[in-house]
Amino acid sequence: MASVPQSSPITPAPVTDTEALIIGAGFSGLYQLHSLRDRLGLSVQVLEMADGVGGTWYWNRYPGARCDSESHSYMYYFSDALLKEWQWSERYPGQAEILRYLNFVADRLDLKRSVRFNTRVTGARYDEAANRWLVSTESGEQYRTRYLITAVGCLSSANIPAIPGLADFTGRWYHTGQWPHEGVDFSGKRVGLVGTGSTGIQATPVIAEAAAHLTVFQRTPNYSVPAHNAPLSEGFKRYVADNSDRIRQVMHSTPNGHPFIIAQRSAHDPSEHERKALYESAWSIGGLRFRSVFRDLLVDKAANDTASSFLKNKIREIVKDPATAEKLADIDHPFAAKRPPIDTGYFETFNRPNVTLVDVRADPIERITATGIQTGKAHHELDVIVFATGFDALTGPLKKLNLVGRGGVSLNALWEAGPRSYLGLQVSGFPNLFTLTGPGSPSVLVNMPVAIEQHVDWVTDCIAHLRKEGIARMEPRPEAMEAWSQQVQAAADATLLSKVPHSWYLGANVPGKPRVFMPYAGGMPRYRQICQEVAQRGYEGFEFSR
Ligand code: N01
Repeated sequence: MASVPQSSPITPAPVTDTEALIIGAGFSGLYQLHSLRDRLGLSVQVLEMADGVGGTWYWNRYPGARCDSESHSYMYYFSDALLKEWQWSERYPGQAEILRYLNFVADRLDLKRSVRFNTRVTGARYDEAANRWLVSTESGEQYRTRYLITAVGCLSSANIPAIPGLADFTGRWYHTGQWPHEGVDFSGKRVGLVGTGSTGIQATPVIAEAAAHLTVFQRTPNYSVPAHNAPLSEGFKRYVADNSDRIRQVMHSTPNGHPFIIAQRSAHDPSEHERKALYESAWSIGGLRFRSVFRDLLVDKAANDTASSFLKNKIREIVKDPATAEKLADIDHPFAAKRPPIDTGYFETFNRPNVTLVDVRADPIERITATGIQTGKAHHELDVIVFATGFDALTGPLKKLNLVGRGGVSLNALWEAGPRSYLGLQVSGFPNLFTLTGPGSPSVLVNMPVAIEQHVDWVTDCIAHLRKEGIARMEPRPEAMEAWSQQVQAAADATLLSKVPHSWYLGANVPGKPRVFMPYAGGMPRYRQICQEVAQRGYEGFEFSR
């Protein structure tokens, strides 16, 4: 990589040239770096705004932060050597252990020397004459690259609700996705937690144990299935070590990239008695495996109703106060049509004397005051507010990069009515820009490492092809992008996922965000096949120039 002085006297800052530039050093950025640098031999620079690797798992250090994918599936499978050298300790990996794992990989593959930390990208502009991307950072550095790869994650742009009065609050407030490294001491504190998605459901039991009092502000009630997290037995660790090929094969064959097969039976097949027994058995196994008990839970509302009613009854059985149980079980969407959380003692936590549930749909939050949260009917005195209010998912992290493509067109303007991409990988007008796990790809609907490895492998093979064929630039044809956007919508419409109006898959959690179903819901095997066929047909749908 050469650092050359730029000739213009107006912009004297030196520009660093690199063949590929990757934004982000999480799961996807690290593997993309390894693939381009160590397999293809390119000069590669990674820019990362944190002071360490890890992406999501660097930032999300909130109490109870743990992955919902089972640990033996939440890791890279591209290297047998890495697989052999790492053992997880629990059924679901906690945040600290995942961060240790990603540091282990980064050290083992000597990746950190190619990462510039504490470096936030503030803009990237395509220079058509030079066929290069000019990338600028907050501290005024400039990079020039042929291939620009965003590895910024799907859930990395915190959604802090614009509730009036936040600036007046005299206590401390936090968003779970920007948690202080030193942790938060809740002892003796009255804590308010806003949000009951996967994060709020994970954090609630842990905060309740530590705080003097916890008030949970619930807007949309949510299903949750027990995780049944536990230390892994030596036998299971041996099974994983001896069966990595088989586990990989299963993950690659299932729509969500998880290491379990979805049953072929319909929820309508068994008698009511048998169905209940099957649900009880799935509940006792727990976690995301619960969904795999019937094949049609996500496509047939009547089938889904059987799961929904089983899970609502579980809430009523667990929560002792009937009024609280009713507020928690008053769920208006089909099970798993919003991202289904899994938990460790979430509903049980509402039996604690120091926990209160506030239904902010019935009694909306009006404002934040100096000393708490004012709803229509009451003032809740608080020392700490925790916003578990999610993310500006998928498009948020990309929009923050201020990408400007051919003809000075900005991605943010192009996506004003919602994201459009070809395969979630590229956008017309943005040559040689690759968006790992971007909108229009399976991304958040899939066990992320599986989605990431497929994307990185595809991008790596694609760049190898461009170099071999002497192709200078590549971008999708507008009509291919349009056709793919329609396929993304059609795939969502074939499921119950697009029928939930208040889902972040649709952008509904961020005021003003266009309602477009963002991830590809057609399943990972189908998507993998489409991407393979596109490549085999000479990268059909893309246009090249030399
Ligand atoms: O965010 P969410 P999350 N007033 O958007 C509520 C992944 N994840 O951080 O549903 C009051 O799901 C909002 O209410 P509503 C996983 O993919 C993975 O929990 O919009 N409430 C909702 O209850 C997950 O899906 C793991 O009506 C407000 C909550 O805040 C994704 O991250 C662990 C509000 C936000 O829920 C996001 O989950 C954790 C307001 N103004 C997360 N604004 C793993 O294990 C929002 N809410 C891998």
